[in-house]
Amino acid sequence: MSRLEQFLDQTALEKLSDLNNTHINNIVEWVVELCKPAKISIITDDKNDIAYVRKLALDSGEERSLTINGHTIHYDGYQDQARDKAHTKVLLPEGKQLGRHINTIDRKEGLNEIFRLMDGIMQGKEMLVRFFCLGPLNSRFSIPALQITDSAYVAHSEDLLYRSGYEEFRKLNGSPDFFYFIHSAGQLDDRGQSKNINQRRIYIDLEENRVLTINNQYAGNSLGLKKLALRLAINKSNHEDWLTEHMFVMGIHPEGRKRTTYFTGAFPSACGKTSTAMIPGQTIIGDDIAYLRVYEDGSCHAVNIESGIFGIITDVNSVDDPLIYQCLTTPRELIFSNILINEEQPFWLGMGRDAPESGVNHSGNWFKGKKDHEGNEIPLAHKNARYTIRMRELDNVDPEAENPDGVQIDGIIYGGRDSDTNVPVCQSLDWDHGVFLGACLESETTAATLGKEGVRKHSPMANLDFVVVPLGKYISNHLKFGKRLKRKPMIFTTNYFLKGSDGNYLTDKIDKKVWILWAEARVHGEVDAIKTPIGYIPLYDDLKYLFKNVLKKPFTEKLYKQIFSIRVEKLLQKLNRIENIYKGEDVLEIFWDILVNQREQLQTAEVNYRTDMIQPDMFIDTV
Ligand code: SPV
Ligand code: MN
Repeated sequence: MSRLEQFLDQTALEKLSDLNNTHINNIVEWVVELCKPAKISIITDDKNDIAYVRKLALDSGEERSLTINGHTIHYDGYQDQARDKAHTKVLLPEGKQLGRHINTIDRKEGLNEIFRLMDGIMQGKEMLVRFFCLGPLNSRFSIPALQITDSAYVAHSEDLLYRSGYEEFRKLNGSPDFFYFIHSAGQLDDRGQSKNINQRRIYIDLEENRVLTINNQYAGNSLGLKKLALRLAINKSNHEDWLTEHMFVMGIHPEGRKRTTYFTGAFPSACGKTSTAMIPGQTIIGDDIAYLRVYEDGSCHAVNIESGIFGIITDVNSVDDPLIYQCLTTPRELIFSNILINEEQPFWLGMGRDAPESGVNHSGNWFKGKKDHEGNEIPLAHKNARYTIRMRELDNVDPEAENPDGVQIDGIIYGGRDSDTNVPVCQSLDWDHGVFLGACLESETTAATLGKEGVRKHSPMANLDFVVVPLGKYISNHLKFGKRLKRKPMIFTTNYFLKGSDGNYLTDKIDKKVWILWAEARVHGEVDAIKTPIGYIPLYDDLKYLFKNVLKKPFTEKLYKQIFSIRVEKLLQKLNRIENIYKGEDVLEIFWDILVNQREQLQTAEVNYRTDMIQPDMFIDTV
């Protein structure tokens, strides 16, 4: 403790010494010496400590109160509205290789660069030290996580999104077995936003289980426990025997079913993951990140590593997402980010309410027609604007959400934003084929990452942005995981984004409820399906029944044939793209066997049926 005594007051020193962990002391001491904050506060699980952070976020101006009790608004810089993939890099030690899909920088070079940028970066600021737990408390899934930041907004957000973990750290008994994250928003401009955005860096140090992130505020870049911890956990799990996935966890409840059936679902950012987990009538455990393990009885269990939602607010309205809308319009502790505020009232894109023509948004003072430096019109709110809430406040939270053993998973969904290739729902032929379908996931880019939207990119398991082990190893790990499962979840793909030749979506947002209920019915062996080269697809009558009974709307056979046709040429083109992606990756041989077989099956079908749009009723095998 000796050198820390120079920096910390008595209470802070006691909070640290209570943990009896020299690794933590060394980290705090090192960060203080490097970043040179003006003040240091150690935050425990005590409610007064937590309240202190909440108040600091307001006092520092990082958040501002709104009319509804507990609601605040926070702005990230104009160029810091989404994840910065280009400046997020894995530090690569000499001699190690991760393959061409992962953004890396030589470890020594990266550390030298970022340490130089971190020198004195917290001058004049207060540094907060927080302790969290990824996953439920007292669980084999849990990983303690230490967050050091000079942003009260970051520390406050994490309070809504994660479980407090000071007590978990105490249980470590001095062990270094935890993740840690150092964040600094860097120098701020007069609106309180990171000024040196060109020196934004997010460096992932797998050797030390740590991430260093500077000159940013957007949660996907700044919050240690969100996507930064996801990357460290992917590394850890892929060197052990479990999975870390970009997945929701939800309970499905069709009418009349006595037991809850749990599914996980991986979707790229802004492709319907949260709104699937929040489908009315179902229960939510998590909406973004899950850890999966094989249990003693051979079943697959999953937990949500978070305890809150950092959700996209665009298009949340009382019709499409009634549960979230209700939550955003009633008193509770909630942080809005990057939306329009007018007279202390929040407005966002697609909220289903007339918006005013001026106010304050992510660009500062805003008026309709305002343009940015590049001459682009600034919308009233950013498309990737968000809300941050605690999960436990939702009425639809599943009773098992805090179970240290997680829940048993019977279905896994992979879904992408795909306008022209895949059917709305399909069940894989078996586990390995399901892993293959997950590995083949493609999606059109969205506002959740910086850069152009609508560009088709491969997105294996919706996790590519976060995979920090060679892609082949990551996929092989799923194949091996399945081998150890005695009770394998069924694997499905979904596609909510199929478009017609006029460019309009062919299905409604709410139709996803039918696809999910069909998948659940398959798990229970209640519906037959048609066997096609890409997997099992629904029979028309079963969907018609679900549309009528669940959504109270018709579903025509014409539409069914259009959306469930197997688009052979498109699928073959996709297979070629996938082959190129995995070429040179060290993936288990079975992966290539499935790819070759898939191609042959599609080619044969095209010849046999003499069309490259094979309608579902042309296939004869039902199972
Ligand atoms: C995502 O982009 O996948 C999110 C939000 O869940 S972020 O925190 O930016 O990662
Ligand atoms: Mn996400």
